Amino acid sequence: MQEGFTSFLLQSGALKFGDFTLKSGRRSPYFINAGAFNDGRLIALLGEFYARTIVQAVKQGTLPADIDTVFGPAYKGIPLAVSTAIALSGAHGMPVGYTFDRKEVKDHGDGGLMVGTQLRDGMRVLLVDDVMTAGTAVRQVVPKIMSQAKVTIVGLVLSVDRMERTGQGQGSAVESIMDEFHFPVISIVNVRQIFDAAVSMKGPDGSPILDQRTADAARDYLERYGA
Ligand code: OMP
Repeated sequence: MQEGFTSFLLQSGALKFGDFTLKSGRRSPYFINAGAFNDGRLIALLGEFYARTIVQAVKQGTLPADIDTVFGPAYKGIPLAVSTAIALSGAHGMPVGYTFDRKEVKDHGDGGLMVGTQLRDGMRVLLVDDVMTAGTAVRQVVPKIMSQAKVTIVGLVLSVDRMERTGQGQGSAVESIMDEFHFPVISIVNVRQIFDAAVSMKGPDGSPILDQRTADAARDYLERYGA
């Protein structure tokens, strides 16, 4: 799965090497852009990767089988929630709803803060998101969900855990989120697995995907900021 997902990230153009300024202000030699999954084939494949990760976690007992809805934070989480719900409900025989939030408050028509399966007391909600660096996006969306109904957030599934330290401690953002919210955070792949897989991959012309300079820059970055 890790190799397959790394080549999917590379082939779709979602994983880029260069010089990127992150939301946290850190300058990173790599960036994962979920916006690159921008057609039907790519988003269906992405949903399938999420679904397989979820099914595996259910088998291992990390996630419950009776999930009511998959929640993706607006905007980038919306296609993730929808494609994951389609994959789970179809090929994987795990019927679930999908839900996402509105960024703006709507005071006409159906109103409400949520779109899709409405959140009700007692529901089991699985969060999906793209990438975690510091965990800011998740910290913002959890209170929004909990303000709607007394639901249980059963876990969070990510495409990529960047495995970065947030503050003074040595723990990663993913670890702090698990401590803070008491739900499991599962990633399809983490950044160290990406580099382990990419190092042996070759492009169509036979040249290595990852040149030495990029590999060194990634190693330095992870030494500085990695958990
Ligand atoms: P946190 O919310 O701090 O965890 O940062 C993750 C968010 O930053 C993602 O949801 C993206 O909006 C953005 N991001 C990426 O999409 N890809 C990256 O490789 C890094 C970031 C980032 O800015 O840290």
